[in-house]
Amino acid sequence: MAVLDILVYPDPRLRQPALPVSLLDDEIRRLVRDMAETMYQAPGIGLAAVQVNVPLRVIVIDISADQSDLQVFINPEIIERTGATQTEEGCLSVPGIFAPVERADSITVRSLNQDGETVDLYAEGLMSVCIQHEVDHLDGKVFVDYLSRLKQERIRKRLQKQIKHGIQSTPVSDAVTL
Ligand code: GNR
Ligand code: NI
Repeated sequence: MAVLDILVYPDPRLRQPALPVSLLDDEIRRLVRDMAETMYQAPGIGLAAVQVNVPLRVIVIDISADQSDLQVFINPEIIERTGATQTEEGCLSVPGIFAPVERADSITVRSLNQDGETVDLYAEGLMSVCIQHEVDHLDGKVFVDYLSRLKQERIRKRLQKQIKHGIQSTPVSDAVTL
């Protein structure tokens, strides 16, 4: 197992569109394990392979309070969306920044599980938001893209300053809501 490095916005590699997984082999299984370890260590509630510089359509999510419910989505497709809802979102690739984003209220996602079986999942609430956030990563999108140009500029400057000063992670006390 290994904790992988997470790319930080505005790293251009966060824009690379991810390709579908064609074969669920040992390499993919190792990727899933390393992504789960990376997500838990961060800690975060989701992680897309693009964020660890692997341009494949693989997502891990665990929204449980005690890291007991790992869910794996391979080649996910959102096949239904209903309603609209606004949530304060954060992202491990945009450390220390939170901002409201509007997304579909509930979704149905079709994907392969770790055994290569096709599974449909209906999700609402935080799970729905998280799946949409992660699928965006696979399409080269970051939640910041939904914000105003002014907010995007502020975020860019703040993170570039952090990177320059070699700050790896932002203490929660320094987090800002834009
Ligand atoms: O850890 C995360 N928390 C979160 C909170 C609100 C909406 C989305 C997320 S996903 C994020 C982890 C991450 O960056 N996944 O790509
Ligand atoms: Ni994210």
